This record gives sequence, C-alpha cells and structure tokens, in this order.
Amino acid sequence: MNPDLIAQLAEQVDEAARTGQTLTMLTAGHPALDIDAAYSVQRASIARRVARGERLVGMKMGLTSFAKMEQMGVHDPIYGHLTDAMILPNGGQLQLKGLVHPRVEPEIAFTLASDLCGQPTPEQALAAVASVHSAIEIIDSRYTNFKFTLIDVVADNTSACRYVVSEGIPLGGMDLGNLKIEMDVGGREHRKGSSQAILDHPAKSLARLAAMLDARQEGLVAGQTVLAGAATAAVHVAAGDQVSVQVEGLPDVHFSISA
Ligand code: 0L1
Ligand code: MG
Repeated sequence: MNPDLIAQLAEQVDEAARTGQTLTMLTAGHPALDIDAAYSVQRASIARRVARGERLVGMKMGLTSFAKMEQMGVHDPIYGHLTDAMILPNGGQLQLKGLVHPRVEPEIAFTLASDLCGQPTPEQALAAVASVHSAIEIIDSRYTNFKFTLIDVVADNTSACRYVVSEGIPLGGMDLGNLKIEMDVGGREHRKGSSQAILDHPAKSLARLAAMLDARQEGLVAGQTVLAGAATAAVHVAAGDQVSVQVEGLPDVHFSISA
C-alpha cells in the first residue's frame, strides 16, 4: 500500500487518540485496506507517539478469547503496542476527560527477563518471563460507537488506551492455566472468569505474540511488559468507579476513575 496513505491514516488514528475525538472507520473510505496495511498504520501511529517523546514499553494481545474471536468472525488474535504514556500506577486515578468511551478488561501481564523472538513454544515463552502480574487494560476504541472491522481496530492499535499492573511475582512453578479471575467495577458490575479464557493459556498467548511479531521481522525485548489478553468481556466505566481485579495467586490491582 502507498506509504503516503499509510502515513495519512496513521495521523488520523493518532490524532483521534491524542485528542479523544471519534473517527469514522478507515475501511469506509479505503475498502482496499488489508490486515498487513493495518499493522503498518498501527506501527506508523506508534512512531508518531515516539517522535513526541513517548517510549515503547511493551505489547498487548487482543481478541484472545475464543468467544470474542467468534463475535468478530476471526480465528486469530491481534496485537498492539504499549507506550509509557499508557501506564497508570496501581491504585492510581484515570481521568475520563480526553477519552472517548473507555471500557476495562481483567488481564494477566508478563515482564520479560530476556528477548523473545522467532516462534517459541509456550514453555520457551515462559522461560523468558521475569515476573507475572494481575492487570487491568483500559481499552478505548476511537471509532464511533465502538464499532469497527478487524482491519480498523488493528490500525487503531487494538483500542489500547491505558493499563495498570500489580506488583510482579516470579513465576516459580506456578501453573497459569486455570486461575480464577474476578473484576469489580464500581460495585455494579462483577465479572468472573478464568485465565483459560486467554487463548487457552496465557503462555500460549505470549508465544503466539512472538510468532505474530516474527512474521513482520519483529520481536519482544527484555524488560518489556506484555498484556496477555482479557479473561472476561470488557465493561463500561463511569466517573466515581473503583475498578479492581483479583487473579488467584497474584497480587491485586486496582484504580479509580474521575471525571
Ligand atoms: O484488548 C482487547 O482484547 C481489545 C481488542 C480490540 C477489540 C475491542 O476494542 O474490543
Ligand atoms: Mg485487552
């Protein structure tokens, strides 16, 4: 696809995220956009953030539950980039001003001890992990009414907005395959899930991310954070909400929301 068009679309998604404005789906005006071009738009939008001084600190997996893949009519998860401007400290406060229509998802996150490239097995992927964390991802699609195609959402950095991680613990012999996960949003929404909903096992999600990056001659780097994916459906948030997530065996994570 024409590099000028990639740059123009990257500017559109980046400006929408920066200013909290909604965006018409890119595919409406550019029906020829394919998944490969969508990842190029995503990459170029992250390059704009980096040029403004943000630092790339990790990656996220999206659409990791088979239920959500079925809902979107796809068979593969998607990935996005995390920058330091997206970090919310554990116990911190998220301001709604400047966001479009945020939702929260309970997740498991990894911090990497070593680079992870190529096509690792889930066991090889876990061997690269320094610590595991409970996490909350705040997603905020820039598209009107949170409606998009797979190609649009990939271009929009898979709706990445902010994320919070708990203190990390070393993996040790912990089996992450079927941990109970609970999320409370403002005392009005309580969701329960299992880490198994994350691509069957969070380690499979990490291995899959490495393989997907490898297909674009990219890889994960020591020190990066990886959000492995959501264990339940996303929940809308409102000013005044406290949001907390408990993952069996991991430290808790929480934050509050202000107008
Ligand atoms: O992190 C996620 O699973 C979200 C991926 C993008 C789809 C959405 O915004 O719901
Ligand atoms: Mg997510």
